[in-house]
Parts: sequence; C-alpha cells; structure tokens
Amino acid sequence: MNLYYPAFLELVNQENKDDALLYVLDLLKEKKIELYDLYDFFLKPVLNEFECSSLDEEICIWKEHVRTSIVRTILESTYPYLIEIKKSVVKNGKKVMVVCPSEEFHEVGAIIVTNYFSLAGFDAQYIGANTPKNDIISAVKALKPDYLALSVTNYYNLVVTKQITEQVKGQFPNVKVIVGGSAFKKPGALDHLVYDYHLTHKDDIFKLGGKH
Ligand code: B12
Repeated sequence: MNLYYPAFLELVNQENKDDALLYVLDLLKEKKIELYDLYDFFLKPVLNEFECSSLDEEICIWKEHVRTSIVRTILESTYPYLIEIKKSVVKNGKKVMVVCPSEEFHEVGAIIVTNYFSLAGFDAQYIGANTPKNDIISAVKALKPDYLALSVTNYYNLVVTKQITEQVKGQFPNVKVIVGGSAFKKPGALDHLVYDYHLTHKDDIFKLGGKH
C-alpha cells in the first residue's frame, strides 16, 4: 500500500471530492507520487476495494456512483501530467482502439488502460463505454487500428464480447484482438473466445509496446 493512500481513502470515504483532488494534485506536484502510482495505488483500489454491507444495498449503487465521480474528476484533472510524460515517449507506430462492449458501463479501467497504451508508445484512442457491436465494427473500419482492446468488467458481457471478437476477426483478420478487465478472472472466461492477447497488468502493455 502506498504511504499516502490511507489519507486519500479517508477523504474519499467522506465523499470529499474537492480535498481528495487537491490532495493527489499536491502529491503529484511535490513529486511524492508518479502518475502510475496514482492509477495503480490510489484510483484502482479506492474503487475495487469499495465494500458495501448487504444491509446497505439500497445505498450501495449511488455511493458507487459518487465514488466513481470523484475518481473521474481526478482522472481528467491529472490528464496534463499524462500529456507531459507523453512528450518523452518514443512512439512505436502502432494504433490501438480501446472500447467497452454494449451494456458494459464500467469504464474507469478502460480509460486508465488507454493512458497506459499511450505511455507505452501506442497511438491509443478510447472509444467509450456501452458501445454497440456495429459501432465497434464501424470504428475498426474507419480507424484501421493494429489492435482492438476490449475492456470487460461484468462477466455477463462475455457473450457479446465473443460475438464482437468473432466478427472483428472474420472481417479484419489483421487486427489483433486484446482482451482485459475483471470479467476474465471468472474461470473459463477465455474458453472459446477468439483473441490474440489477454493482458492484465501495465507491464504486459509495455512489453507489447516494445518497452520492457
Ligand atoms: C465503479 C463500479 C460501478 C460504476 C461504474 C461507473 C463507470 N463509469 O465506470 C457503476 C455504479 C455505474 C456500476 C454499475 C454496475 N455494477 Co459495478 N462496480 C464498480 C466497482 C466498484 C469498481 C469498478 C472499477 O471501475 N474499478 C477500477 C478500475 C481501475 O479497475 P478495473 O476495472 O479492474 O481495471 C483494471 C484492470 O482490470 C485492467 N483492465 C481493465 N480493462 C482492461 C482492458 C484491457 C485491454 C487490459 C489490457 C486491461 C484492462 O486494467 C485496469 C487498470 O489497472 C466494481 C467493484 C470491483 N471489485 O470491481 C463493481 C462491479 C464491477 N459492479 C458490479 C455490478 C453487478 C454492477 C451492476 C450490475 C450493479 C447494479 N445492480 O446496477 C451495474 C452494471 C452496469 C453495467 N451495465 O455495466 C459487479 C460485477 C459482477 C459481475 N457480474 O461481473 C462488481 C464486481 C461489484 C460486485 N462485487 O458485485 N458499477
């Protein structure tokens, strides 16, 4: 756990968006943490380790929304740091398109992953959450990416993911399909799926980008 995480968690638990943002901005400015730390050791755990007692089911969903809103504000507000780091990144000439399939509204992981692809030297574009199959196909046709990266969190969306990968591979055999996201933690999730890479960690993305 990062030394500065508990204080951040406390602010988020209080739903104090302003101070949570100011706290991490200060840590970045003072170079006490790197942008990578912010993603991996602050934003990811503050969402993934959020637990709501079953007694509080009624409030869990809106509380999750509030928390996500704090995280999204931090993600957008720290984008200038990404721009700054990207200036020194050597491009690898490869284009990747990141997208969440239809009904997949969980997009924080996809946005962070898009940033990692950029930092790994890819020309990375995030398309969006809840993207219908036909729109994904149209985007692949128009953008001609080298890689299509699908982010899937809810394992109920694995069925549509399978349909998308089959169609993409059928129509665009040269496009490499990358899958990632917590849905693939479910045993058997990758069975019968047409894909080229299942990546989990930022190091996998850097390796694929040619940086070790
Ligand atoms: C935030 C959240 C929400 C928010 C999402 C807001 C948004 N705009 O993104 C809201 C409130 C909308 C929401 C809604 C729902 N949620 Co929700 N949600 C979460 C929560 C708390 C955090 C998810 C998150 O963003 N994590 C932070 C990111 C940074 O981490 P990550 O997603 O793991 O991503 C990392 C890696 O997986 C990887 N990665 C991700 N994608 C990719 C792609 C590639 C290519 C690669 C290489 C890597 C990669 O890299 C990322 C960065 O390290 C999880 C809890 C959990 N433990 O996951 C539940 C959770 C995912 N939700 C769940 C559920 C059930 C729902 C709802 C059905 C609830 C409901 N009853 O309405 C709806 C479904 C909405 C929908 N149709 O998609 C379940 C899913 C269970 C399942 N069936 O799989 C979870 C696990 C909660 C639980 N314990 O039950 N949710």
